[in-house]
Amino acid sequence: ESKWPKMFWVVMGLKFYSLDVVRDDPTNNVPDSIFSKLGMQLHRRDHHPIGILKNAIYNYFDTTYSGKFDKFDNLFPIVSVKMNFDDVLVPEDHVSRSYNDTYYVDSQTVLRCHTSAHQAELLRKGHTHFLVTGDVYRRDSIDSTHYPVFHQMEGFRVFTPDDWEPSGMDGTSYAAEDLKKCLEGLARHLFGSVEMRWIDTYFPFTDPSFELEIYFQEKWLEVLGCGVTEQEILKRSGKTNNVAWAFGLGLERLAMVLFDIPDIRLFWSSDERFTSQFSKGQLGVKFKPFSKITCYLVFAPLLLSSTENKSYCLSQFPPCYKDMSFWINDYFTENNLCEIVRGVAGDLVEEVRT
Ligand code: FA5
Ligand code: MG
Repeated sequence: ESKWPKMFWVVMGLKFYSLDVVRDDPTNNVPDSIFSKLGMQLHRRDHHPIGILKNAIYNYFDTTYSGKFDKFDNLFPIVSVKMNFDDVLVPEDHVSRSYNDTYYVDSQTVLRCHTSAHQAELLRKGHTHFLVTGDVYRRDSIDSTHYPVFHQMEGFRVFTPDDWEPSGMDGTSYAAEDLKKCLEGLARHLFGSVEMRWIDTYFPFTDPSFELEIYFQEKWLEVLGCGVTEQEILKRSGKTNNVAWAFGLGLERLAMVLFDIPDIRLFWSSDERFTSQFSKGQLGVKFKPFSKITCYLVFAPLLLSSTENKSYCLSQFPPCYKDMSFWINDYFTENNLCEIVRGVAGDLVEEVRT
């Protein structure tokens, strides 16, 4: 189910010709700017910050757990509503299921909004220790730490009574403690010392649930969600006497801290001044902002026509205020506005505030 169908690559080659047919479905809310990101797979590029980070996390798991974690980084990002939501117990009326929050290809198919979409399937196949890395898609607000396409790494570990019984703890407390130790160890492996804190939170698929925040650019930045897996998920895959933990890392967020990258849009840049700063296996480098182009607003249309200049130019212009009025109806949502703005102006948009 999760393999990249051969047909998909043909479709990619035909510049989404066939997908355009799919997109005539009235339930499809995926704009071109998002479709064009499918298959980019930044996480599989060894010289890209996201790929370098993925490999560093692999190293941590390989050495800490002597290669016990199975790794997947090429599972197909278009998944069923069942995989994305039902299999991880997301309630029928949860906001994340709405057309406002998730990209639907048709009424039963979505661009996965998290790598948790693959948990149940891999459990059913018998995996008990695994990592899933992939691109995920969300209709979300826009700012320097939010982008509608980003990358996550899912981690999942199943315990048996032999694991927790000797400790004298119950399975859930044992798993929660092990989970925090594992992720704190990962943070030390990646960052050395860094200021971090745990926050209690809620996910439909874990209980208890936590988020880890790291202090970055004078703010607390949420870098991951995690918790002890709901028994129902294990039960459905035939595991009745087990306990498990799971986490979902935001790879861009971690890479921003690791490489000092100030804006999430930079990850999509093909500007050599960005790409040449990173190389395979190099964790220690800090991103050096490149010289900024200054020019008068009157030249902007020329610059805009060159994709190279697109991302870096306009933000350097002196502020220039323009008012625009919209008539809105009951269907208005902030995400719809963000998408219109993103569709027209692409990565030039730094932030949309309402
Ligand atoms: C989830 O997606 C859960 N599936 C994570 C999880 C897995 C919890 C397993 C428990 C067990 P959340 O929506 O909080 O959770 O996203 C996880 C991380 O992705 C966030 O902490 C953040 O680092 C990152 N993230 C979320 N939205 C964006 C975005 N728009 N742009 C960039 N990164 C994002
Ligand atoms: Mg969150």
